[in-house]
Amino acid sequence: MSYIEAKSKYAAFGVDADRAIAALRAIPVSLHCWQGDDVRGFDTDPSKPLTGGIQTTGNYPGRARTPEELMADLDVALKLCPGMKKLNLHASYAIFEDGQWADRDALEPKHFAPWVEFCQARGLGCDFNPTFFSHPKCDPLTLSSPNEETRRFWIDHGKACIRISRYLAQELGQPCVMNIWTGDGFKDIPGDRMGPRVRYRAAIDEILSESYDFAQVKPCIESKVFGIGVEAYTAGSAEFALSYAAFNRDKCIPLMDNGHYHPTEVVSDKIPALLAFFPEIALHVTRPIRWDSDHVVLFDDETREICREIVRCGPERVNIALDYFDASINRVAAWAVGFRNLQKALLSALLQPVEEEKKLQDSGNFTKLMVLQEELKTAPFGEVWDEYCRVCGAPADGAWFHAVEQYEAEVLAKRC
Ligand code: RNT
Ligand code: ZN
Repeated sequence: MSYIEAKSKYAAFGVDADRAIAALRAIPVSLHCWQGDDVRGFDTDPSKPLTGGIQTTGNYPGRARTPEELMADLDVALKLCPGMKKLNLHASYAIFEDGQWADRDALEPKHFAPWVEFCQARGLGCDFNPTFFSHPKCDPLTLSSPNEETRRFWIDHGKACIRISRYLAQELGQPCVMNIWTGDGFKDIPGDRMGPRVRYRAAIDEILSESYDFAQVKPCIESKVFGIGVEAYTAGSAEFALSYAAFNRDKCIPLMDNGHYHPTEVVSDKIPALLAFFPEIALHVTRPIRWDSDHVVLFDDETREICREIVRCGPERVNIALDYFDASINRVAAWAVGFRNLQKALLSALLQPVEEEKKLQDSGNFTKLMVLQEELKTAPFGEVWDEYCRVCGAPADGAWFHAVEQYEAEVLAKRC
């Protein structure tokens, strides 16, 4: 079947495939640099394990070890991903020229100048994250620590990150989404649940007192139900993060990571719930298996449902980022598969007759709504996806993996 034929099949559902393609090309998705090196970054000893409630598993060969390697790998991945991309950096990916190392509380925009050049040359915007983990100053708490000196260090890190985010937004001419997540919490039943949360709240207040234009720098508060080693309690729970964002809606937005909830909760349903109150939200799209395992995003039911809600509520109100890290497979392929799957889910959502579905619901015609939704599942999506890849100048399915295999043979396999 050709795209023309597929288009007429969608037209019969009242859907304009050309419009769906054009709409998707205008939705930015942030590609996380940390899939390329198992979240290690460049500012701490790479032989030390990750700490702070997150974990990568696997030791597939070819992890990027330097900024040059990470940029080269990203370049391969970016070419395999259709659509509008932003880069998502963590503070730990600072680049220190001539051995001028700086600790996290002293990071400056200049430490990200090579990343700005990288983004400029590729027409990318850039999002940013303070790194409150895998560092000797985690005691192991950070922003919620009872230790004044620890807290001071991490508040200063957060403020430095606001300044860096300001710089990224300004240099790249696109807003910078800056996400605050800490793994602060306890392995076992706490003696005081309130103290850490009150300190966390005050610490975020201080970070956000650094000046920024909220249209340019968009701080987010990410919640999490539990983490590795902090199974009993996290300071930044869902209620904490949401309440913080709600009480500070002129300064920040809430961020939901779909790996950070109880296994039967779904973020797709939470999107319109939050957007009934917040003008904007942010998402980390990942794939939890039994826990926040951060597997590569698939073209699966919940990813598709998340994207349907993004499309129905207005993609301009949702800042979309990927957040997964699989160290057990080729990392360039992991980037490409996850990014392409999110694009597929967005495209298939854009190929829904949104107005018609609303009408059917509002008129109580749930029978026809079910029939329509089910029949759409076998509409010729693949042809529209191929056409989308073609207009984006990206390879179609079946036409990109050999490039990864070749890169692995020529470059990645030689890193050991
Ligand atoms: C951890 C959070 C957080 C991190 C990244 C690296 O559970 O999801 O967003 O994955 O900041
Ligand atoms: Zn996340």
